[in-house]
Amino acid sequence: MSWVVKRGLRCAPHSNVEDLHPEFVARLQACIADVAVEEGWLLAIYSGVREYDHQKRLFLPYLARKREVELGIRASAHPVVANPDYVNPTTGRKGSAHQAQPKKYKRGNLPALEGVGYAVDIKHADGSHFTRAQVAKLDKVYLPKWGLVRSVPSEVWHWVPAMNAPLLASLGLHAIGDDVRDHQEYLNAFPVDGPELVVDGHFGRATQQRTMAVEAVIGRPTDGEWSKADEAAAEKYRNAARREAGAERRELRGERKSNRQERRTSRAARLLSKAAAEPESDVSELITDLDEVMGILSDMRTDISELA
Ligand SMILES: [Ca+2]
Repeated sequence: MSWVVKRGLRCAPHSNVEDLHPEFVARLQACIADVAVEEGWLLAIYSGVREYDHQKRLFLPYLARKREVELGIRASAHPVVANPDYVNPTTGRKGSAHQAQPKKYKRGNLPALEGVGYAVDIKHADGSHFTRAQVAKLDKVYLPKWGLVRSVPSEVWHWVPAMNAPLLASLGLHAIGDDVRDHQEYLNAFPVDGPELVVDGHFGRATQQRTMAVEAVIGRPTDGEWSKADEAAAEKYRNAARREAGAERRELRGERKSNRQERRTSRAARLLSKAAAEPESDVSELITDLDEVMGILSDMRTDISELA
């Protein structure tokens, strides 16, 4: 079998990996690379997203096999093939995970996307399937590590994304979904030049432009794709900005306080010199003035002892 590389995945020329969910692709890329480095296995995908007709062509022989089992002329109907027309009433999933799914379908924490598939058939690039020992290793180490799972126990080749694993894919052009919406809100809250984005969950050119503007501000390569590293750098930048604003606010408060103290000290000085200059004037007024001076002095004493 000669393989080609599409979306960073080694695959059969006819297999459709273009319509796999981008997060699934990111997990496959990471897992396949890890397995190559750690185990020296070269893996290849020999089936990706299937057209309805393709799934139907696989399904009909499966029905025939089942019938043969019923008639006692066959031991097993294996391998199992999903009915392309069946719609799961709970999840909305249509037919096989190999089929492009409707927008309603959402797998775990993967952003819902219309028209993408969630399964690949995978084996060694030399054409052999995984051995029992290799499957055990994949199940124990590599699949859980990269958010993948074999959803059909008897099928060593059938991999799908795990339900709620950490997301690996960057947010980039043409991505859609709630993550894009969150990203757009995040970008809008960032003080950069340019118009505010419409928060519509579609990663278009405008979102790409503003992503690049923010990347420039936070000192990241301006590739217009929002990665985990970009997110970390942005948070660091925002925390530093917040700290700076906090320091400025504290400085301002300190300034206001010392201005007020200055005003009160000069008032106390004025009242004292008035009392000294006109000791024979209205006694009750003098006493009120001196009480105020005492008050100011007592406040100053409190402030100074707080500093000590
Ligand atoms: Ca980036």
